[in-house]
Amino acid sequence: MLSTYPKVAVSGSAGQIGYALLFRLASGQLLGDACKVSLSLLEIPQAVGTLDGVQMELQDCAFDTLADVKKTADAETAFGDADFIFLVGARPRGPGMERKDLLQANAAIFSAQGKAINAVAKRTARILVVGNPANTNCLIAQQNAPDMPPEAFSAMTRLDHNRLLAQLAQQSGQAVADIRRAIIWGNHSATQYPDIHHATIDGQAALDVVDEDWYRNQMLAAVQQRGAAIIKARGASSAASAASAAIDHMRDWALGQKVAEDYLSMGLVSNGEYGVQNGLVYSYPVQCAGGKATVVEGLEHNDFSAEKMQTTEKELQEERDAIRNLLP
Ligand code: NAX
Repeated sequence: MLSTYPKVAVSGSAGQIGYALLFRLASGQLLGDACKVSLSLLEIPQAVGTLDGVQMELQDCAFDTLADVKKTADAETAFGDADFIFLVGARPRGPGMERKDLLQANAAIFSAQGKAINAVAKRTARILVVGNPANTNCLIAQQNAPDMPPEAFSAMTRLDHNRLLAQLAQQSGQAVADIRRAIIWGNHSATQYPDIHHATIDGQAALDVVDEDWYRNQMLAAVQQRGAAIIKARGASSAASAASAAIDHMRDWALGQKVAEDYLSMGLVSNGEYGVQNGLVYSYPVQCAGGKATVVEGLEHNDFSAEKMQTTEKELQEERDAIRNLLP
């Protein structure tokens, strides 16, 4: 029997981000208290047993927003008729593994999942790739799903965006809610470009509030390296903050952003905006309304920004070239 509730599929649901994400999805934090959701958990066969425990815990929360939970190791079963697809599961870097090997191993996963999405997902589904390297994994899934609209696919840079907001709030002593129009450009990696040239803090230009030297010489690196700092301190990579950003991303995309004039950051398939090569999955400033995410165009850049935007684009081109064999 088909579920009549929105179906939310999560790959890698026995992992640490999955564990933080599922309970928030089940408790109405994606679509609100008035909407039940049906959860579809995807894992590799060896980890499906672990999902029994996760399912029991979900049941034991007695959420009135949770319609049902299904577990599977089959991507088509997981994604069939899904409205929201969170692609979190990915291969972590193993001992002695080069970056290129990691790209290849993940490209194999995401090309298979792209094909499964193409075969069975609703054409209106929204897909968010979290598993790293997120932008290039998204590119490969999207290219393997030619019957899906390219704008159905996105890669997560919302965590980087939220990290940027947190840094600015801390430095300026203002509330996160008073900061607007911060932007992450490019790749979810250390080459990403956190840009505050268009941002405001409590209505004032951000660069009139915080020191430009601090921004260029400390804050940029702090945001770019935040994931590594968390691994060093916690002994494990960001999980709860990543799950929180994933919910922010999907909720704003589906239901619209909270503040109409703000910018959010999303990795989207480039249509050449800002001179970025067509087809790359590049993080842009976006505005979400009416169920759509639209790239904000027409922003002017100084030489500092232009150079950083090109550096991160170049890395994305290199990643794409390393997995070209898996592009159709
Ligand atoms: P974990 O290793 O805890 O969990 C990953 C899970 O994915 C495992 O349970 C594994 O069995 C499963 N998996 C692997 N291959 C799969 C496949 N083919 N189908 C279904 N499931 C599969 O990692 P976790 O900490 O949860 O992180 C998941 C991914 O998110 C990693 O690639 C990580 O690098 C990435 N991140 C991305 C972020 C972003 O902002 N885009 C930030 C956080 C995080 O680093």
